[in-house]
Amino acid sequence: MDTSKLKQTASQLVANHKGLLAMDESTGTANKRFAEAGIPQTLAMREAYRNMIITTPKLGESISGAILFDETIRQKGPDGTSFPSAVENAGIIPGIKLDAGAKDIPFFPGEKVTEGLDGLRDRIAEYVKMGARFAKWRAVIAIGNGLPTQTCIDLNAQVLARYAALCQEGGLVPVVEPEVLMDGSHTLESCFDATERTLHAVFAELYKQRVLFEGMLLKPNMVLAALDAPEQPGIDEVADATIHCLLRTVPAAVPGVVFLSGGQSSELASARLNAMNSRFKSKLPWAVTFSYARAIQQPAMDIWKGQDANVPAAQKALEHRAHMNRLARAGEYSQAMETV
Ligand code: 5MM
Repeated sequence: MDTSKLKQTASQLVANHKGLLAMDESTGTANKRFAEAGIPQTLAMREAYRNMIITTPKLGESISGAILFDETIRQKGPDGTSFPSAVENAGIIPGIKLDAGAKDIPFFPGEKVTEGLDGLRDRIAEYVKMGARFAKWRAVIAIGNGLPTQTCIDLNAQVLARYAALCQEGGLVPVVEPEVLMDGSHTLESCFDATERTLHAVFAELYKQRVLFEGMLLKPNMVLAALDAPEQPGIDEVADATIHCLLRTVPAAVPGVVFLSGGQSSELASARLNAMNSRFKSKLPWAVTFSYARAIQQPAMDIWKGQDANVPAAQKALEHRAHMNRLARAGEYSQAMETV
């Protein structure tokens, strides 16, 4: 294991106030998002969409790394180069989603464990040859009546740690993503409790499996009330609860925390990230930045609609969201910037 290279890549991914772009939607998710935006659900459209994203001018000024899906890493960029080379040419580090999706846990209704460990060592070697330098694996934890169970948390923690160890052995920086879902009507306090339990278990397993904290990134949810909760906390309340939870659970040796957006609106995802950085500036042991999919891409997808003529306006919207999040990472974002 080349520890210095892993440390260097992990630090580079969170340097200069940049963050990650999650563009690793599997075919089912991409088609679902396309259907909602009225875009035909074809391979050609997915390729055109991903090319539109990666050729966005100035994207590399705010985005340090892009997480790709297996289909995308094998595609060609607009000038016929491989997609990972097109990403590198944009000044962005290519990454790859390694999980094969979350599947039901037998005898634990409503809970899932993420699959994809079979053959993972060989897949990592193949992706490294294609140019990937980091990876992502997402586990999902649901909140509900009696959920999450400790069994679900522990199973996902073990699998996340096994994935992370295999990545580091093979030369990829693992992004470890345990997502406590926003679905339902639970309170911010319930989310705090589930997130704290999950992160404790995840870091205990990472430690047991000898994962190098300095050579990984954590991709957590923010501590929020559920989407259907009757009471929604304010921006500062979310920032305080999230940082409080992370300070209790995430080792200082981890170079960066890169949040998922999880169904928040684009502007709230920026405002909450900004509040964490502006309120806790000198107290944070890790870089606190973003790894958003929907909160960066959605406005651009809605403008693009699969039409070539809409590419410049869609790219402008994408660059705007990436830039807003870079400012939020620096604690320099304000709502007033949205209308400029
Ligand atoms: C939680 O999802 C990740 C972050 O996206 P949001 O910022 O929209 O919450 C994202 O990377 C996700 O893992 C990918 O979109 C892939 O999802 P699927 O379910 O297709 O593997």
